[in-house]
Amino acid sequence: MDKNLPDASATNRKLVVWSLGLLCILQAALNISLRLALYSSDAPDCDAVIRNLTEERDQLKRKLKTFDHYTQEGWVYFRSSFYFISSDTKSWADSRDNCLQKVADLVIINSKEENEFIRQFRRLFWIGLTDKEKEGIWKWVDGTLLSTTSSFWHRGEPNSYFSTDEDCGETKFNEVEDNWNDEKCHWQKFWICEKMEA
Ligand code: MMA
Ligand code: CA
Repeated sequence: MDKNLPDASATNRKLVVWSLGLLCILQAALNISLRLALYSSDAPDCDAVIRNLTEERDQLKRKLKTFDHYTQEGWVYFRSSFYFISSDTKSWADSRDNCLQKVADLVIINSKEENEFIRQFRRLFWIGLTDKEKEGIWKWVDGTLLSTTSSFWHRGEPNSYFSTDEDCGETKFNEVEDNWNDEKCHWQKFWICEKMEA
């Protein structure tokens, strides 16, 4: 055997030792990167997730309780509001008082969908619209001005019919989409209260 040549078994040993060393380094690198990935700041905080879900659950429970309460009392739910459809008739002011007693108010109509929802009952209802403060300036019971883009006056209305004072809004011409009329506030009519979901 040539003494100048390194023997084969010594070379193999060196190779094995180097490979094991390299494997150790790779494993350590993998370990560190996995830890970083799992516990980095943008990973979800389990406690916070549980807190949020608990809060969401409690909120839904409260909603369901409110829903059961109002529907059992005869209110109808539509798009985040409860509606009370009266079964007797009163003047506009007495109708409004009745709604206020129920911690609600006469209905405020903000969209075509809401108007259609009310029109489907095909009744003459007082709604929360009046120009009693200033003739011709129509306001909802919450003090907001009637928007020109979301009003449903019937053709020719409001007309303060033959100069009689008609300061209160009602749904009347229910065969068409534009069904509102201004009417004398003392007339006895059915009414609708609205209570927005909390
Ligand atoms: C009624 C009354 C008015 C309405 C007219 C429409 C006769 O008066 O409801 O407010 O404008 O009808 O014809
Ligand atoms: Ca009228």
